[in-house]
Amino acid sequence: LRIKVINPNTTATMTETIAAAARAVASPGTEIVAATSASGPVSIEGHYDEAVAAIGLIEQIRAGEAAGGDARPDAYVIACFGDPGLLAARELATGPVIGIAEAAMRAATFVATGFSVVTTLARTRVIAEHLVVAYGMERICRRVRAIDVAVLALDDPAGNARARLFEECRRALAEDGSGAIVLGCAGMAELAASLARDLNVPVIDGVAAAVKMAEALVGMGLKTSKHGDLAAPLRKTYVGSLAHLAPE
Ligand code: 5HY
Repeated sequence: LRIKVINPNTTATMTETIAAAARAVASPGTEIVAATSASGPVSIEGHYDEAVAAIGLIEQIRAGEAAGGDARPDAYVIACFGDPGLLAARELATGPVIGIAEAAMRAATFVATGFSVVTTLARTRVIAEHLVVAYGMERICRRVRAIDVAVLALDDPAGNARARLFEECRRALAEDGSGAIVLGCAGMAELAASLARDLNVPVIDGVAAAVKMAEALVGMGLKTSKHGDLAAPLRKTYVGSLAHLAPE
């Protein structure tokens, strides 16, 4: 079973963190192929970053599908908490496409009656809030919080992201009526286990959740439905610098 895990931002070191988190939970028979978007924002921290990042994400999905035969991934993970390009990717992909935000939120619903999301910059909270509504989680997601650390500063020791994350999780558990925490950034993946230990509650990293969700769906023989609105994109002309993205 091959899962292509795509970091839609263009920071390779972040892809390494993501790939390590994916491989840490992958079953023995699962191959994790990690990819970094070839063009676009170095980090995704708002609607504009996300819109542009979707192009690089889609190019990675197209490359996977073009591999064809056995080389084609059995499933894809979009390793960015905004789940950029998720439905577009599902139109293109044969196998399941899982966004880390959706996977983490749905995993939380199995282990708690309420969860809080803790993400990076305050301005990206609204992106997670839109997903909460899109995924029908308004009642069970109690709050979306932010630690106000930039995505690329998460692994900067001077930024003390881990301490701020611990503090915000503690406040979430004390104030939100939440029983679990969803980490709102792919770059937080490596912190989930130690935070869970220190807080003694489920702390869910979307990369791990998405990999296991993908394994489960492929294991059930499920592929993305091509009946209805996730059917392949309509063939038409695309002009200009994006002409190469025209649906085949
Ligand atoms: C992510 N941004 O997971 C999101 C999360 C965030 O570049 N990778 C990014 O902080 O909005």
